[in-house]
Amino acid sequence: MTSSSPSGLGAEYAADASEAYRAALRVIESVEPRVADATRKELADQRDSLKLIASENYASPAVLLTMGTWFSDKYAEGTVGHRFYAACQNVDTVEALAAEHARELFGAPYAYAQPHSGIDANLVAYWAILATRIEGPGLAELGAKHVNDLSEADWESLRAKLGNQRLLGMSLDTGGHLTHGFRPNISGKMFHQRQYGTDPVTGFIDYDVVAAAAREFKPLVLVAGYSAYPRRINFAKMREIADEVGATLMVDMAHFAGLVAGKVFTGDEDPVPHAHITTTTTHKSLRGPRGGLVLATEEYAPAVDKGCPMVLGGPLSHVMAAKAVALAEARQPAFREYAQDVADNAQALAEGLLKRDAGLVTGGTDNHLVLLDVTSFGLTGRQAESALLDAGIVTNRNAIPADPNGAWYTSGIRFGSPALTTRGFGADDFDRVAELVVDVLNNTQPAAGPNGPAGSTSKAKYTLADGTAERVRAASAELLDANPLYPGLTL
Ligand code: DSN
Repeated sequence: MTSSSPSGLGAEYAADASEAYRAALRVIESVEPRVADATRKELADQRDSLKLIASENYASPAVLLTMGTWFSDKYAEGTVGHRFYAACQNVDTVEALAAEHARELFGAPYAYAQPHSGIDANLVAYWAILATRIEGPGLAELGAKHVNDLSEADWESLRAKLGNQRLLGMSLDTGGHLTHGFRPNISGKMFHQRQYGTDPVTGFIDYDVVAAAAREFKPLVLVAGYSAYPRRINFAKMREIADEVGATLMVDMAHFAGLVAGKVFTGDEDPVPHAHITTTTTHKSLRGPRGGLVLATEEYAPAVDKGCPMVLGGPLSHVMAAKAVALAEARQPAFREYAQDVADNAQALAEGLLKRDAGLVTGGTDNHLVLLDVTSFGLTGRQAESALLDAGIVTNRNAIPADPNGAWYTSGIRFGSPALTTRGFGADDFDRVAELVVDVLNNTQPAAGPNGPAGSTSKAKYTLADGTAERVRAASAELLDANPLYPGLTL
């Protein structure tokens, strides 16, 4: 167990947290007992499973308790000291604290703590870039019709009115996020979009290819960042590319913000000094409450500051308060240890899978996530995800580059180390996790499809050999018991 994990899970104040939760659950039970039951069961389920979803973590009881207060009852549209509602003095305090901690932690000139999620943070960033860079945009045009009624021709005409803006982002199948210009997302509607991928042989980003695409396409916005790319990005190179073509560099660090905060990613790998705007969620590797954050240079700050009411509803003051607590935690020295452990543990997981002959996209990892190509086991991502879940291993299926099974069934399983590292898992434990994953997948067979031709197999159905789930669950229980979730917390 690392020295950082106990403080991450609040073991030092577990008695007080237990008292608080026991009382809270009694109160909830008196109104709707089924919610109290589900809340207790959720903790039990999280305690009893190997959580390997790369975008999840366990926030400290201090962060969780901060969300359950009367700040939830307050409207506070506007910004600190400039609200459209009266009596926001205490919201001002917590929002200012969250922003101050974020500026200090990331070395950013400006921080905006209001986005409710990562998608909201990206929307704020896009509108801020448009507002800053485009003259006379006539954004009121959007109010003329409901957006769901806009035809492709309407979008085309709207984009032309707004300045024919273009966005270049990483494609979904190579690890980008749907808000980086994916067609079915608003980012792929409001912008003319083009996507860059990864090298078909190595799986790595080829900066020369990105630069060539940028020279040809001349984007207004170059987006860097990912949800499923298991490697680091050189943001200095991305900024050079953006500068050469006059683009704004927007980095979405939602997945790896904890590695930036914990100084695992420094220099060219730290996006904040290189990007004009950096967005993130606060609940992934950063280990805070579910929410978003935008960091910006002085140039973009005034437009970002208008995120509400431009694209956001009233800020979630209780969550902003929890962001302040989580960011204060991330400024502690123990968080740097945690972040390094996250990277080391992902490495141990990748090595454990590779030595058991599993195929990994890019051949490994140097961040917090690992992308397993399950075609090496003759499975789809959907089959692998379900079989692993049967054995108590929680992952998510994910597309791999040029995925033959598409975005629904997929051919990949994405693993992440942040959550189990918070529990205290070390490199040996992650090697054991790799062994258990391979045990499950080696014992999973695709099942015959119900309606397909004779001999064909379903992309969803599978059979797991008898005894596998029980064997793996028993082995997992040893790891989980040795690294308890919220040690000392009793309900
Ligand atoms: N849903 C997040 C993830 O799992 O990566 C991204 O939005």
